[in-house]
Amino acid sequence: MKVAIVGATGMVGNVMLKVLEERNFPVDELLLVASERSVGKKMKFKGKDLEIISIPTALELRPNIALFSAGGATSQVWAPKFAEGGTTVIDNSSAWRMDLTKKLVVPEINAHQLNKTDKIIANPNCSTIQMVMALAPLHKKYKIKRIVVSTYQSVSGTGVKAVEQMENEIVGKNGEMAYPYPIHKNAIPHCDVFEENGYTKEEMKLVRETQKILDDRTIAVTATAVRIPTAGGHSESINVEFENDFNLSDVRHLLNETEGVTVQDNLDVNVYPMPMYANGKDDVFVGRIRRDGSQPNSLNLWVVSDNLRKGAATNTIQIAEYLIKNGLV
Ligand code: A2P
Ligand code: 11C
Repeated sequence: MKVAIVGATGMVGNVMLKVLEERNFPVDELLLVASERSVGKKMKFKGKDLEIISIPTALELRPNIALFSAGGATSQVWAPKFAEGGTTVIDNSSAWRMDLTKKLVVPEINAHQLNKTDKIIANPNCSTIQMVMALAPLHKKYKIKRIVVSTYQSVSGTGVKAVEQMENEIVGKNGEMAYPYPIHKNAIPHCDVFEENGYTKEEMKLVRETQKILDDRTIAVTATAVRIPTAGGHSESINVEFENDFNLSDVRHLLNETEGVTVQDNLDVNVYPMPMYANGKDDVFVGRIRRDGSQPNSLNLWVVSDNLRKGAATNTIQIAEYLIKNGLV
C-alpha cells in the first residue's frame, strides 16, 4: 500500500505515524505531507528519515490511501482531488462528516456500511467516538431515548498551540494564547466556535454525529463541552435514558464484552477511568457505572479515552485496516 498522511507534522499526524508503526500497518511507501513551510523537513518512520512533501506532489504520486488531518479547509479543497485520482481518503476533519453522501465511521459500530465506491470516508470527532463506543452496544439492547453529556476535554484536542499555552502558564511564561482565557487552573466552557443556537460546534458534533453513527435520528442528545487543563485524554459524564429497563450487571457484562472498550470500575480500590491511564492507549475506558435513580431506565457513566488515539489517529487507521482486509481499496 502507498499511504499518505496529510498533516503529518500535526498533533494527530504524529500519532498516526506512531500507530501505523505499532500496528505494523502494511505500508510499502509512506508519503508525509504538510504545508509548504514544512516541505523538505524530515520525520522518522520505522527508523528511517522521510522528507515532508507538499499536497500537490503527493497528489501526483497517487497513493492508495490518504489519511487527512490538516484541518477542514484543506480537506474541503484537496480530498475530492485525491478521490478523483483514485485515492481513498479517510478524513479526520469536520469537513465531510455530516455530508449525506459520506459515511461517518467507527469501525466497531458501522464499518460494514463501507463499499468500494466510498472514496471519502469521514472520521468522527474525538468526543463523539468515545461516547458512541460506550453507548452503541447499550443502544442495540435497550434503545436510547435521550443522552445528556458533559465533556472535560484535553488541550491536545485544540492542537500544539494549546498544549504550549498550558505548559507556558504552568511555568509562568508568556506566550501565544490558543484560548481566550488562561487554561492552567481553569475550566473553559467553550470548545470550538459558538453556533447561533448558543451551543458550541463541539457540542453540536456530539448531537449530530451520534445520531448519524447510531443511525437513529430519534435519539435526543444535549451536550456541554468544557476544556480543562489536562493533556492525556477527554473525559465525559454521560447520562443516558433507555426505552427499556436494564440490569446493571448485564450492562457491565455487555461493556466488558465490547471490543475496544475496557471497564474500569472497582470502587473498593478506587478504580475508575482517568486521562492519566487512558493516555497512550487505544481503548475507550468506562467506569462509575450506576443507575440514575431520579428517572426510569436511566444510567450514568464516566467515559475516558485518549483523544489523539481512538478519538483520531487510531480510529482513522482502523478504518484503513478494514478497507484493506475487505478488499475495498
Ligand atoms: P504544518 O506543520 O506545515 O503547518 P495541528 O492540527 O496539530 O495544528 O496540525 C495541522 C497539520 O496540518 C500540520 O501537519 C500542518 O502542517 C498541516 N497543514 C495545515 N495547513 C495545511 C495546508 N494548507 N496544506 C497542507 N498541510 C497543512
Ligand atoms: C477538540 N474535538 O478536542 C476537538 C478536536 O472536529 O475534528 C477535533 C476537532 C474536530 O477540541
